[in-house]
Amino acid sequence: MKNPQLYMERCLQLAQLGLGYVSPNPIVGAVLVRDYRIIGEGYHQKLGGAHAEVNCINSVSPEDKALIPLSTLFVSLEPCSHFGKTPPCTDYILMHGIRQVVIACSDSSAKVNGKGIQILRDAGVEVIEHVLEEEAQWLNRRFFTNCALQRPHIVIKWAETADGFIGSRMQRTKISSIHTDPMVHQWRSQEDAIWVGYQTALVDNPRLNVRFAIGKNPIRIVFDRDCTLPPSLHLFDQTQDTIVFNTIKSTSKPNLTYLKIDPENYVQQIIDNLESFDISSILVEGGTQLITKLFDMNAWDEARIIHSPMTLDQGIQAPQLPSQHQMIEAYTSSPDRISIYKNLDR
Ligand code: AOF
Ligand code: ZN
Repeated sequence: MKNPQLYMERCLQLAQLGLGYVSPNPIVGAVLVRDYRIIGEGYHQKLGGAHAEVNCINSVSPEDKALIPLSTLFVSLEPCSHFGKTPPCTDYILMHGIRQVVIACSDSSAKVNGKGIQILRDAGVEVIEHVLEEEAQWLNRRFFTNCALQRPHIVIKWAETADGFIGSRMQRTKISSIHTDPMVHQWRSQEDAIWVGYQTALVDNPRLNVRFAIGKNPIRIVFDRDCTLPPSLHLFDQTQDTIVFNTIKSTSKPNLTYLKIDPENYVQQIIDNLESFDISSILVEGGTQLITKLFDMNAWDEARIIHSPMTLDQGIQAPQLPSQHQMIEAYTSSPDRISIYKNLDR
C-alpha cells in the first residue's frame, strides 16, 4: 500500500467530526480503500452509537459491496474487541472478510489494550500499525489522559496583555479580541466541562456557554466555599448544567447541583469528583489563582494562551507556565496570537 498516511489523514479528519459528541469514548475515523479509491468512510458520531469501522463498512454503496473483502481498512484507533454499548468491531471486520487493516495507534484502555490487534492477527488479517501514530495520539489526548492518569484531561486557558496581565482587579476586562471569541467558544464546546475560580465567577459574571460557535454547552464548575456567590450570577441561571462545589450543602435543582466537599485540598477533591459526572475533559478559564494551584499540583495537560497586543499597566498578573512544557502550535487570530503547549511532566 503506497501512501498509507494519505488515507490515515482522512481518518483523522473524520474522527475530529465526533469531537464533543462521544466523550468519554475516543474520537475515531475509518476509511475503506480498494485500488486507491475510497469506497467507504465513517466515524464515531455519538456516544452509544456505532463505532467508526461499522459506520465505514455500512457506508459502502451496493455496487461496491463485493469489493469489501478485497479492501484495506484504515482506522485511527485499534479496533475494539469487547462488548461495550456496541459489539466488538473486530467481529464486524472479520465478518466482512477484510484481510488488511492499517491503524494509527493502539487503544490503551484496559478492555482493549492490544487485544483487538491480536484477534485480527490470529484470524490471519495483516495489521499494519503506527501510521500517523503521534498525530492520532494527540487527537485523542483526552481519552489517553483518562486511560493513563484516571482523571479528566485538563486544558488551561487564559488571555494575557502584552505587559503580562490577565485582567484588572474588581472589574471585568476583555483582553482577547472579539475576533478570537468564536475560537474560544469552539474550545468550550469541545470539552465536557468548564471551570472558573471564585473571583472570576464574581468579578466577570461569565455565562460560560457556547454562543459564538456551534456546539454543545459544557457543564459549568465553580468552587463557592461558603455559598456566598450572589444568586443573580449567570452561573446560577439554570440554563445549563452547573455544579457548585462548596462546604455547606449537597442539594440539586434542575441544571444546578450543589455538592459538599471538604475544604482541604479542594482542587484535588473536585478533580476526583468529576468522573462521577462523566466528565472526561475540562477547560479551565481562570483566574490566575486557580490556574496556579493546578500548575503547582501538576494537574494540567494543555495550556492555551491568547496573547493580546493591548497593555494594562496594572492588574492581575498572568499565571507562569511551568517549565516542563512543549509548544505544540502557534498561530494568529488577528490581532491576537495563540500558543498551545502540552505538559511534558506527566
Ligand atoms: C473502535 N472504534 O469508533 C471507537 C472505539 O461502549 P462502546 O461499545 O461504545 O465502546 C467504547 C469503547 O470502545 C471505548 O472505551 C474505546 O475503548 C473503544 N472505542 N473503538 O473500535 C470506535 N469509538
Ligand atoms: Zn469498536
